[in-house]
Amino acid sequence: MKKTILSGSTVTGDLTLGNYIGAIHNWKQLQEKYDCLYFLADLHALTVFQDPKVLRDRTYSFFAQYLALGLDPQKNIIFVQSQVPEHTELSWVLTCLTPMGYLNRMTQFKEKSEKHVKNINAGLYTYPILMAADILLYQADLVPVGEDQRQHLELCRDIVGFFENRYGEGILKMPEAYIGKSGARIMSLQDPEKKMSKSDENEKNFVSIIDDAKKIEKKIKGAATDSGTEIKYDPETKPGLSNLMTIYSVLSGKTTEELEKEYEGKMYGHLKVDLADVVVQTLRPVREKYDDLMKNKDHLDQLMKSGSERARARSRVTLENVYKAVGLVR
Ligand code: ATP
Ligand code: LTN
Repeated sequence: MKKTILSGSTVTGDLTLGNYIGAIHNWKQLQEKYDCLYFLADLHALTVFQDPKVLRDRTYSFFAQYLALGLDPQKNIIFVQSQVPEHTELSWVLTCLTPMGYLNRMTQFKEKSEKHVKNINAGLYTYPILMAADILLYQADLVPVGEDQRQHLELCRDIVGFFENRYGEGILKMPEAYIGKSGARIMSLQDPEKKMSKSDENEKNFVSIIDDAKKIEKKIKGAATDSGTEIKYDPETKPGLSNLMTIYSVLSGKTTEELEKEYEGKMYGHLKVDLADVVVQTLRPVREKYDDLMKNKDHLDQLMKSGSERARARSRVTLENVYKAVGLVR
């Protein structure tokens, strides 16, 4: 029996090179060995205000980006969260098991409520419970998440404990975090102290998966680097340059030592020009496939529908077992 992997990404911003290198690149390798489910967390996106039209367009766009980046809708179950109502159904049962004290500790809630002072809604607060439902519905063994989501995964494990204490074992599976091999963390192009993030307001900080060649070149050439001249991988003293070298290394398959040798005696500008070319070459076929997919919304609708049907069939089993266990009449 293959182990089950589940991961999702909120439908905000545009997928970046950071998402690709840190997540989707790994997911592609996992799809061969594991039983994988990947979904677009559109319900999670609602915790901060979304323009309805933008959210709708973005859902199609994200779905197409997943496929264009090489996730196979046959090998994996790829779906949209809101098309599987079981997520919100299970979430309610789990909400009634989760002490507020546990939610009060969540750092993402604290950060987001500082950022969105005018919209500190209850969804922002219960967000991690919905995330637990996402995971537990599919009896996931492993959940690939970044560092920022670890605390939510821990809470999910606590919730399994609360459930088992009250209703017994064998109904929900205890999930574990999955840490990918490369573990590369891509930093912002202008401010290499913070991570490249798809909801960054400043476009210059990230390369989007669907940026055209001109934009990519401009952003990479304009990336902040220190005032030195030697091409050396050293995240402490040369964070900007090292970040570019990490991207270069992952996309070209060369190690950072190999890059140091190759660029001995050359200037930062040389490396930037070549890196821009590598990024453009990597993303060109992605962009072409993406444009193709976006021309046919009906086809995307069909793929979404078949993904959500497969997801529902699986999630329904868990939900029914939970409902029975807690005493709801079926
Ligand atoms: P947001 O800005 O909306 O919080 P994000 O860019 O941080 O978005 P997420 O939706 O939180 O992206 O994460 C999707 C996946 O991409 C996660 O597995 C996360 O670990 C990974 N990821 C996000 N940003 C980076 C990055 N800069 N480097 C490596 N991996 C990343
Ligand atoms: N909260 C996550 C997205 C997310 C997720 C999940 C990830 C929602 N549900 C379930 C893994 C498993 C984020 O902000 N990256």
